[in-house]
Amino acid sequence: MRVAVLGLGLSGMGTLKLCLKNNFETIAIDKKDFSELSNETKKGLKRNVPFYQERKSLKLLQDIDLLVISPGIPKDNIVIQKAKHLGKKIIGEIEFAFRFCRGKVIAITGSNGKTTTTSIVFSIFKSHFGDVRLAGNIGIPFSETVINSTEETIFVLELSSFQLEDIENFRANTAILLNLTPDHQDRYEKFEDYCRAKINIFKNQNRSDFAIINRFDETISKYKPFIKAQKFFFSSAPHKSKGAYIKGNCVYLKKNSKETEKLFEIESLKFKGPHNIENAMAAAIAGFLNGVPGEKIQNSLKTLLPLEHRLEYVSTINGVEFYNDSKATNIDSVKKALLSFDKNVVLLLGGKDKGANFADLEDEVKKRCKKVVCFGAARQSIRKVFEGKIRTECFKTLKEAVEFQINNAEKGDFVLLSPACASFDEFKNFEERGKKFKEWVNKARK
Ligand code: UMA
Ligand code: ADP
Repeated sequence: MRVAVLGLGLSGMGTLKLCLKNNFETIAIDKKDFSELSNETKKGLKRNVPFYQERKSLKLLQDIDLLVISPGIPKDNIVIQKAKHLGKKIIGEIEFAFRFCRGKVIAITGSNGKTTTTSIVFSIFKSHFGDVRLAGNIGIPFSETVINSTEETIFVLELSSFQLEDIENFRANTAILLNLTPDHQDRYEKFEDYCRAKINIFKNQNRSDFAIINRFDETISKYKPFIKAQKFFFSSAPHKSKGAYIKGNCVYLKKNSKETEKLFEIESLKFKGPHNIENAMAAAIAGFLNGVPGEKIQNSLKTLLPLEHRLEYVSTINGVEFYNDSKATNIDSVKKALLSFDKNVVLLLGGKDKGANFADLEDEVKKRCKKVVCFGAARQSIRKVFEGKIRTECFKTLKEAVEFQINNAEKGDFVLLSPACASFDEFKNFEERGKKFKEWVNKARK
C-alpha cells in the first residue's frame, strides 16, 4: 500500500506513525517548506519518510493508493484537488485510524460542550474499565492511540465537523450529539453543510448501537430520521422521551416505558449552568448504557472540576466574582454562560470577529447584564449592536477592559469574559487569552 499523508500537524504525524508501524510505503506532504516545519516534525520525518512541499508532490500522486488528509485542510487544497482528479481514494485521519482500531468507540460531537463532555465520559469510563483511551479533537490524534488496541479497549473520541467530513466506514458504538448551532462559518458556505458533517457521526451505526441526543435542539430534530441506532434523549427541560430527565434535584434515566434508574444528584456537580447539567446527563447515559455501575458514575461526577477556560471561576475581589469563559467563541456558548447567572453580569465581548450575529444575544443581555464591555478588533461593531439598548464601554485591548472592571465593578457583580470571538487579534489562542485574564485578575487580588 502506498500512502500520501497531507498535513504534518498532530493528525498527520499520528497517521505517519501508523503507516510506519504497518510498513506502508509513505510520503509526507505539507504546504510549508521543510525548513518551516517544527523541529519535532522534522525529527519525526527523519525515520525514512520522504517529504514534499505541496506543489512538488503533485507529480507523485499518480503512484499512490490512498491520500490521508488532516482535518484542518480546506477542500480546495491543490493536493486534494489533484488526487480527486486522478480518481484516488481520499480519507481523513479518523477514518484511517478506525481501520486499525479494535474495541469499542464512544464518540462525542456538537457545536459546544464537546471537550467538557468528552472529559466527563472519559472519567466515567475510566472509573470502571481498564483500557480506556482518550483521543480526537481534544488534542490527541486517534491514529496514535489505536496501536496495540484489543477487543477490550474503549476509545473516547471528541470529533469535530472537520473530522467527520471525511469518514467512510467509521462507526461509533455510542454517539453523542450535544447541539447544533452556527460555528465555523468561515469553512462552510451553508449552515446545512456544517450540520451534515456533524450528523455523519451516526452514519454507520446500526440497531445495536446507541445515539444520545439533545431532546429540544430544533436542528438536530430535523435529522432524526437519519439515525438508525437506539435513541436516548437528554434535556434539562421536562420531557417524557426515553433518556435522561430532571425531577426535583435528581437526574433519572428512563430506560423504557417501565424502568427508570437514578443517574445522579444535580447538587453533586461542581459545574455551573444548565448546559453543564446536560453535558453530564449525556455522559452519564453513555456510561450507564455501556455497563458502568451507577455508583461509579455518581462518584466520577462528584469529583470532576470544570475545565480551564470554560466558565471557570477565577477569584472574588471586593465582592466581585470573575469568570474566565475564554473558550466561548460563538454566540450559543455565550448565551449558555449568561443563562448561568441571574443578573449583574458585566459581559466582556470582543476579539477577532468570526462572523457572529451579536444581536442574537440581545434578549439575554438585557435580562442579565449590567453592561457590555467591548474590546479588541471587533469592539466597534459589537458596540453598534448594543448601544442605546444597554450601557456599553469600549476598550482597545482586553487588558485595559479587565483593569477597568477590577477598579470599577461593584460588589455583587459578575465579571464574565465570554467573548463570542476568536482570540487571534491579540493572542496566540483562546488558552493564552484565558491565562492572561486570570493573571491580571489574580495579580489585583494580592
Ligand atoms: N496544512 C497543509 N495544507 C493546507 C493547510 C494546512 O499542509 O492547505 C498543514 C499545516 O501546515 C500544518 C497541518 O496541515 O502542518 C495542520 O493540520 P490541521 O490543521 O489539521 O491540525 P492538526 O495539528 O492535525 O490538529 C488537528 C485538529 N485541528 C483542526 O482541526 C484545525 C486539532 O483540533 C486536533 O486536536 C488534532 O487534529 C488531533 O486530533 C484543534 C482545533 O482547533 C484543537 N479544532 C477545531 C475546533 O475545535 O474548533 C475543529
Ligand atoms: P467545544 O469542545 O465543543 O468547543 P467546550 O467544552 O470546550 O466545547 O466548551 C466551549 C464553550 O462552550 C465554553 O464556553 C463552555 O462554557 C460552553 N459550553 C459547554 N457546554 C455547552 C453546551 N452543552 N451548550 C452550549 N455551550 C456549552
